[in-house]
Amino acid sequence: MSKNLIFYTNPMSRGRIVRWMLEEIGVPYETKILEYGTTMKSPEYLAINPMGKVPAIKHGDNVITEAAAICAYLAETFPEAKLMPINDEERALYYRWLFFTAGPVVEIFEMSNFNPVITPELQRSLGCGNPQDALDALAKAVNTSTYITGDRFTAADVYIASYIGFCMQIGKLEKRQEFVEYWARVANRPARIRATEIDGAL
Ligand SMILES: N[C@@H](CCC(=O)N[C@@H](CS)C(=O)NCC(=O)O)C(=O)O
Repeated sequence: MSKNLIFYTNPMSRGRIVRWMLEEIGVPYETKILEYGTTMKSPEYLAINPMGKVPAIKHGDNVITEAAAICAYLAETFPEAKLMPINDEERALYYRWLFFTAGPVVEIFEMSNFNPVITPELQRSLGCGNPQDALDALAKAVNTSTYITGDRFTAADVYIASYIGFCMQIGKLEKRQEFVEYWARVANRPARIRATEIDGAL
């Protein structure tokens, strides 16, 4: 018997990344909407994610938090969706750029909220180093092949493209040709359109 899959989210959150991933996977799931500051911080939800943040999923008795980890978990748990890397070359690119985005790149977007002075000394200890170098590296990575691992779309693209698309939309990421073209290659996937419609309606 298949395990229950519960998705905890708010439509105005990184939960949109996971919604897209769930729609790509195409298995049934139940959505629980949590509100900022109230149900997200309730004892019931803190027992699931002690951070009181979304997204999270519960698959049977297993809880997974962190949008990138959820994408990777779902890809591996539902291999029939073919969103996992299938050989060493793909696997290397998949983990490398998935973690690069979840760490250094997200750090850049979050730091931009408070405009810190990033001195060369600070760059040595910051995971993103020089932010411009990190964004140049990401631009090159998404411009090397159709998708981040080559010619097959994977869960890493769901996560990386979600950040690129959203941050260009809100003006946190320069609309460089590499990013615009990568985003255009994935934005019209039926699962993404479905996910956007579902969260839009919510
Ligand atoms: N590192 C987490 C970040 C999750 C996160 O910060 N979620 C925000 C919404 S985008 C949230 O739930 N904020 C509510 C709060 O902190 O009270 C991930 O990547 O999933």
